[in-house]
Amino acid sequence: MSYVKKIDPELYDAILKETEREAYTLELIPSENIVSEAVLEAQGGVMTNKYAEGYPGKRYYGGCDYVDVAEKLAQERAKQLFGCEHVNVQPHCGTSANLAVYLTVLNIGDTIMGMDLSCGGHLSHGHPLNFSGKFYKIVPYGVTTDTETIDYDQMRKLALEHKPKIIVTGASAYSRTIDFKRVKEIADEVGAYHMADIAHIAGLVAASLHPSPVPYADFVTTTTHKTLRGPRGGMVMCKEKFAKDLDRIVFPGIQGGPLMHVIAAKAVAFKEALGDGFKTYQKQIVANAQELAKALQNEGFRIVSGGTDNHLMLVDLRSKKTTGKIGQEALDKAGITVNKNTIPYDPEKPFIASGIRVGTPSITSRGMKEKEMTQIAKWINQALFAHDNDAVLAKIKADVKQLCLKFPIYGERLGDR
Ligand code: DSN
Repeated sequence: MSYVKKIDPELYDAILKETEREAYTLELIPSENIVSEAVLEAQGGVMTNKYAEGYPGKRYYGGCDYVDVAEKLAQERAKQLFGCEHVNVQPHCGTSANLAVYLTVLNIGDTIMGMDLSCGGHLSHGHPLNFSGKFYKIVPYGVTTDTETIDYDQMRKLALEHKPKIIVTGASAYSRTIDFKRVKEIADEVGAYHMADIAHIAGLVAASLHPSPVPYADFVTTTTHKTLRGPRGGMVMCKEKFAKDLDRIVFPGIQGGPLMHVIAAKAVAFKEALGDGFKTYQKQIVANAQELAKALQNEGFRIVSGGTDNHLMLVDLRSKKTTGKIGQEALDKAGITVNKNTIPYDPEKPFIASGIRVGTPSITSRGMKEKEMTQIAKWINQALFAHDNDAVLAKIKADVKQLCLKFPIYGERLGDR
């Protein structure tokens, strides 16, 4: 960072502190991860200089030969990774990817059926404060009150009643396997499109640890930075018959110049995901999540739906007589980063929430395994018990740092301070 240090000391200081925060704390937010040095290099490279409106071979700017190589590599690798017919790697984020799909097949005012945010869905699947809830009619489906798993019978009943134009699957806070085949059957029954947003589980899908929606969905959207462990960005996969319309919506419909440095970094991440170690990594994410859920249960916590099949879990804090907000703040002081989250049918408002959302992609990237999960569960319990005792929280933070030092992220970079 020698140039940033010289030109902009204030920013340098912030980057250094963020580097230290990431290195010395436990990142348990399930939508975050740690990219490789190769991804960082590609994203920090010269392709950020290039305008490339259009698509490889059909750009509106000269000089696109090498960014074309980057985008074609990203496209080919994404297709190989997910087995899709067509892919657009230009969306800047997951919400842009979802917007692109809606604009490709829906008219304003059409009905979208998506998972309720309070049951684990995402804002862009139909929240009233999001464009999706403002431009379209939303019919939310949810989870059952007893199993806390997706209520496919309710989904079918609602679909028959409201005849949505699209059914959206995928979630931000759902720890169980999603039955994409069953949703396709419901969508076919009512003549709806099916869009699967696999942002959270993309890495698991790529590693065949979660059933792929590709055979059962007209569109599959994802972000590239969660379990997939690439740069922050989005992507849409679809059947060939939608390719032209989708591409026209992404550009010139909703975006201008694609972020070619990010697309280059996507290409690198997809190559890494096609490599030998990726499946082992994804398996360890799931093994760690299951171990952490068990260890938290042993500490007296209730895990929503009783456990996890993927990389995350929702922890109900009511048995500990505390809230998500208090829990998140206490854990922050203890060097453990989570986010407060509502649990299904939560009596608390989202800003307070009764739960926390916890996931293992980041700590697994650092090399942590089952043994560390038991210790982390103990610290979470201790921190929540002592949520108003700064001395105890500081002691946990010091212990967390010692553990983190054994699992360095970018060790050599911190070393050059
Ligand atoms: N905001 C993301 C998450 O944290 O799950 C979803 O896009």
